[in-house]
Formats: sequence, C-alpha cells, structure tokens
Amino acid sequence: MTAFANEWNGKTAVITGVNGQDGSYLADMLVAKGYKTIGLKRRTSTISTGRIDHLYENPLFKLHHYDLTDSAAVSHILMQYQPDEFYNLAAQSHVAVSFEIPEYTSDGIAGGTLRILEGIRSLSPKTRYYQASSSEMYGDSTDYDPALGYNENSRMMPVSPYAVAKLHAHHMTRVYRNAYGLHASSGILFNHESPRRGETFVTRKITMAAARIKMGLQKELHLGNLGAKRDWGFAGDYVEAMWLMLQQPEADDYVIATQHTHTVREFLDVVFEEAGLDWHKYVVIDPKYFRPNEVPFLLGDPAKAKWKLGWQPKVDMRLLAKIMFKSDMAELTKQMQGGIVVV
Ligand code: NAP
Ligand code: F7E
Repeated sequence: MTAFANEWNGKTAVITGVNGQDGSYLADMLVAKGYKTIGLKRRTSTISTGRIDHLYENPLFKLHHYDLTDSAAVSHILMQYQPDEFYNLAAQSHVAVSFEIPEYTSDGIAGGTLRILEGIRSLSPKTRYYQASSSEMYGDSTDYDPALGYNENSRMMPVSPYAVAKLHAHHMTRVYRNAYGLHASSGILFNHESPRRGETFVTRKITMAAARIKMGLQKELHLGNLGAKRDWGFAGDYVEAMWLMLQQPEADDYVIATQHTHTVREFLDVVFEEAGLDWHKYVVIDPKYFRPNEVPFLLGDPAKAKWKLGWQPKVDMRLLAKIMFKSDMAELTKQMQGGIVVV
C-alpha cells in the first residue's frame, strides 16, 4: 500500500489555515480517513507550505487561495464543493502581535468567522462548522475551580485584542447555531504544541534555542515572563477532538485541555535537562517579550469532551517538550550535514 492508496469516503472537508500547525495535522488526519480535503491558504511572497508539502501529490488533497477578509472567495469554495465539514483554523494567532495590530487581528478573526458563517447559512446550510476558539478568551477571569480549571461555562474576561476577537467569533458561532440551526461547534482549545509549532511561540522558541545552543550555534535565549502558567498539550491529539465534535448529532462547545498546568520556567527545565544544559547560563530576561496585559494562569477541564466525545489527551508536557527538542536536534543535524545552517 502506498501513502496515496486511500479511497474517497464520499465526504468533503474544507480547512482554512491549512498550512498552519493545526491545519497541517488536521489535513493529514482527514486525508488518512478518506476525506476529499480542500485546504485554503493565503498567498505569501515566499513559499509557506512546508508543513503540507508531503500532501501535494495526494489526489484527495487540493489547495486553493483565499483570505479571511475575502467573502467572495469563501462563497466560491462553498458553492463549488458544498462541503460536509468546514474547519475554520485561520487566524493571526500570535497574542503579543495582536497588541501591535489589533484591527487586522480582529478583522481576520471576528470578521472572517462571520463571513464564513454567513456563507454557510446562505449557500451550504448542511455544512458542519468548526470554530477554533481559544483558552485565551478566559483572560484573567477568576471563575474556575483551582483543582479542575476553566470549563465551558466559566466567565470569560479576555485581556488581549486576539482574545476579544476570538470571543466575538465564539459567540457568533453560538448565535448561528441557535438562531439559524447551523451545526456549528466551537472547540475551546488550550495551548497545544508540536514539532510543527510556529517558531515565535514560547515552547518552540525554547526547544529550537536549546538545540542551537547544544550545537554551538547560539549563545543566549531572550525570553519574557517565565512565571506564566499554561496547560500544554499535543496538537496531533487536539485535531482529533475537532473532528469528533463534527461527528456528533448536535453541535456544542467543548474545552480541550490536559488538566495540568506548568510555568514557562518548568518547560525550560525539562528541555534544557534533556539537552544536558543549565538554562540559567543562557536565558536573558528581555522586557521586549513582556506583554501589555498577560494571561497569568490557564488550566482547562476537559470533562465534557471526555464524557461526550470520548476524547482524551495522550501526550503530557514532559513528553511533548522532549519530542519537540529531539525533532529540532534532528532537523538541525540534517541541516548542518547539508551545510545550510544559519549561525
Ligand atoms: P498558526 O500555526 O498560526 O496557523 C494559522 C494559519 O492561519 C496560518 O496558515 C496562517 O497563514 C493563516 N492565516 C493568518 N491570517 C490569515 C488571513 N488573513 N487569511 C487567511 N489565512 C490566514 O496557528 P495554529 O496554532 O495552527 O492554530 C490554529 C487556530 O487555532 C488559530 O485560529 C488559532 O488562533 C487557534 N488556537 C490555537 C491554539 C494553539 O495553542 N495552537 C489554541 C487555541 C486556539 P500564514 O502561514 O500565511 O501565516
Ligand atoms: O506564550 C510567555 C508569554 O506565545 C505563552 C497561541 O497559540 O495559545 C497561544 O498563545 C506564554 C505567555 O502562547 C516569551 O508571555 C515568555 O505567557 O507561546 P505563547 P500564548 O500567548 O499562550 C493560545 C491558547 C492561543 O490561542 C494562541 O493562538 O509564554 N513568554 N517569554 C513568551 N511567549 C513568547 N511567544 N515569546 C517569549 O519570548
């Protein structure tokens, strides 16, 4: 059997942000399940498809250009494919960057979500919709049980332009579900990482730096707030939850999390211990990486997802950190052997 032997299962799915971390794992999963998978990406001046290049020649996978700000492009896709499932993963997803470009962040996330929902309502109402909601929406809310964490009913108090835009999209999804009867679900996903994580998010920044320091290619690692706590899981586990939500008879909202929280400092400990290095010798606390507003603590309670979807996380923070570091070491070694390392 070749990797392309999958037969079409008769279903079609669309993924926005297909070349992002989650989009690429979801596309892998849907193609493996036999979905005709329509990936949407925006045009960029340099090639940005590294995470999905391996899918290019698969007959079940097709790529189209679009942008979150372009309702006509979404309408064309909906009319052409009448998809069974639509996963809206595209976003300016960096919280710190959203303080610099709040209007653009909001236009894409809040406006882009509304454009898709409106398109589905008018052109393809049987399409099941997934919204990429975020634990950032809880912000600095104190409405949680310290032992269990935030759940679907906890009060949300967003503290960044990114989170406010995500909360708008989250509520809009619920409104389209209740007012227009769309099968529209939101996954409130807590932080999830992988070797495909963008290089400016803290976990990947740390694993890449540890690998480069180990190889003698970097001397310092500049970071911001090491005390922030996050509930970190593995992206591959989390895209399974997205799919499970759209297989349910009724649409709903679900928290997806590991129910364990760790500081950035603890993540550093695990990675540098794996590298056989003492991070205190390399980390420089740099005011540039502190945010105007910070989410100090995130812990999610995935009880509903466990009970209704039968979902549970398989990878904890320690294993995740080691997988990411090992992957970065392997990639760097390959690049050094090929003579293409940037010092
Ligand atoms: P990511 O790696 O940053 O991917 C985001 C994708 O959106 C990229 O493909 C990006 O394209 C695309 N995009 C950005 N602006 C766009 C626009 N105006 N038009 C079209 N496409 C655009 O993010 P991720 O980690 O995979 O996350 C997926 C989704 O889940 C995002 O909505 C994120 O906000 C949300 N989320 C993520 C987490 C997490 O921990 N990863 C947790 C909760 C929610 P380029 O490659 O061209 O930039
Ligand atoms: O920051 C602290 C930073 O940028 C995590 C996105 O996927 O998850 C992600 O958002 C923590 C924060 O992720 C640096 O202040 C310290 O407390 O990796 P991050 P995030 O902001 O939690 C949520 C759920 C999403 O929805 C988002 O799309 O780490 N931190 N020093 C740093 N963070 C960064 N990026 N860089 C630093 O140097």
